[in-house]
Amino acid sequence: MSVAEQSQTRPGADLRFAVIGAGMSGMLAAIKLEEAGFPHVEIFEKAGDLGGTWRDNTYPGLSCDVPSHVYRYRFAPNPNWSHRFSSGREIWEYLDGVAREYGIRDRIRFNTGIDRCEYDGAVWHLTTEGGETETFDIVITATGVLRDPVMPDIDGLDDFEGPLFHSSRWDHSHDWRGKRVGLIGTGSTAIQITTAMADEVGKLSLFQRTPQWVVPVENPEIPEQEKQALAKDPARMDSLYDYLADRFQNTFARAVVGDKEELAKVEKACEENLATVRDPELRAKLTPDYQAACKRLIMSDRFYEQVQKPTVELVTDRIERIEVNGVRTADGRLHELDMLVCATGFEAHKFMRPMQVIGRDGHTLDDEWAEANRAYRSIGVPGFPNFFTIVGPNSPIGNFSLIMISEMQFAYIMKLIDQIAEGRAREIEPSREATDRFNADIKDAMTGTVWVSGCSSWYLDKNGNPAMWPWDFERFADEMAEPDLGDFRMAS
Ligand code: N01
Repeated sequence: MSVAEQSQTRPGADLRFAVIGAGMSGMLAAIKLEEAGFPHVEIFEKAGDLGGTWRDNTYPGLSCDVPSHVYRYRFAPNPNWSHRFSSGREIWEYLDGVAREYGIRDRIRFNTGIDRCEYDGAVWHLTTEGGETETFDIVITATGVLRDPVMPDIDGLDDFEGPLFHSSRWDHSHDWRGKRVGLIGTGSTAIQITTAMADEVGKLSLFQRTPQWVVPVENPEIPEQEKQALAKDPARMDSLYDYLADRFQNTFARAVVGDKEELAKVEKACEENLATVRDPELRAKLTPDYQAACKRLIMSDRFYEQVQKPTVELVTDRIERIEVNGVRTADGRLHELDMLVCATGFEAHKFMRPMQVIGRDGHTLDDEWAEANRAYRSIGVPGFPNFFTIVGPNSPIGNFSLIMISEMQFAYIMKLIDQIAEGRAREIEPSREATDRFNADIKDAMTGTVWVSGCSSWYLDKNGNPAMWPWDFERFADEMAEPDLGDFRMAS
């Protein structure tokens, strides 16, 4: 049956959906809603193209440190991944290919940010940046987490006369090869950039505020023969997906939420990797004073080799200010630069804001989340009926393939949508009591995680609480399996 035929027969076919964001999770929502026979779906995207983080980030060395054969939609296997951890460009091309194959690319309303969503007791009114208002029954936000770049608050930042940009806004009009480049930060991004640049840069000054633990992970090419075997046999891709997911879930993901034995293995691997740095002084500078995996663990089997290249200088003196032609450190030295890149991370706790969200009785999301971002199972918030979020607060980001997580969350959201579509409820939202209970459980469970073992990281919100999933994968799968309707307020 075609989607058009199905939509005439399926209950709730007249429901109007807004999907906000056309990154990995917004695309997923659009595809799944269409597949379920809902014809009235508008996809709003603030930027001029799809792909979210894989559109924004184009820096040298960008790849995903989740294996590609599990970092894909379950329904769209790809036999052609070039590496175990494929490049950012390949991931973007994969997403673009899926969007074309499922016919959603042409339906995305690009350059159409949503400024405001307001519920009037029956429907949601969405106002675009251009000031137009449209009405929807159900809103799905898919606005990502690591979206808004943070520039460092350092004196003189605007004085620098050369090219200066954030790592997620790479300016490719300036060639860095053979030049003197400054790189601020030593997170996952900066480590990938350093590794990629070391062989061809004139000189790279890597400004480190805090050393990082780096676990060595190989990134082999996938041989042609293997790609062909995968293409011929989709079941093989499924088994590979399951195998990789299982490895992740039973090793690293357990280590971070309290499995001491697994964490000890991660620590040992990091220490052995660090020991490969030959110069004791450099090794000391690269040695963290907190537990491995407290900050987002860095995966690279090449960083230490590259940071030892004569083209790279690790600068650990505090940055005092930025000047016209370089960075002045606290020891008085001026590091002269042709280009300065800030790999200084993202504002990870805004979620869909600064979009204004006004729920039932004029209650705003800004007020609801003034103290902390509290959702029920990451997907909904009390007082905001028929308003759902993919990769909302406390989603398991960082521990698993985020595409897999989005698929599980959206499958759960679809079951709530069914309640509306099938006429069992006009409004559905998590109850206050269930949301409080869920967040109290999260708070308790956080005490056993590595994220609160004493370091600063973007995982922690302004109160020092990790915005993460503090349990193992089984618990997530269990919670996402079926909505517990007793935890929802349903009005007809
Ligand atoms: O950002 P970060 P990122 N002066 O926030 C430093 C994902 N990701 O873009 O540690 C000097 O981790 C800051 O120092 P400190 C992944 O989830 C995934 O690297 O705060 N330094 C830190 O070193 C990752 O965690 C992949 O002391 C300043 C750095 O900037 C997330 O994105 C690849 C400073 C920021 O590190 C973010 O990573 C890349 C200042 N004023 C990224 N301000 C994959 O492979 C900040 N810093 C999937």
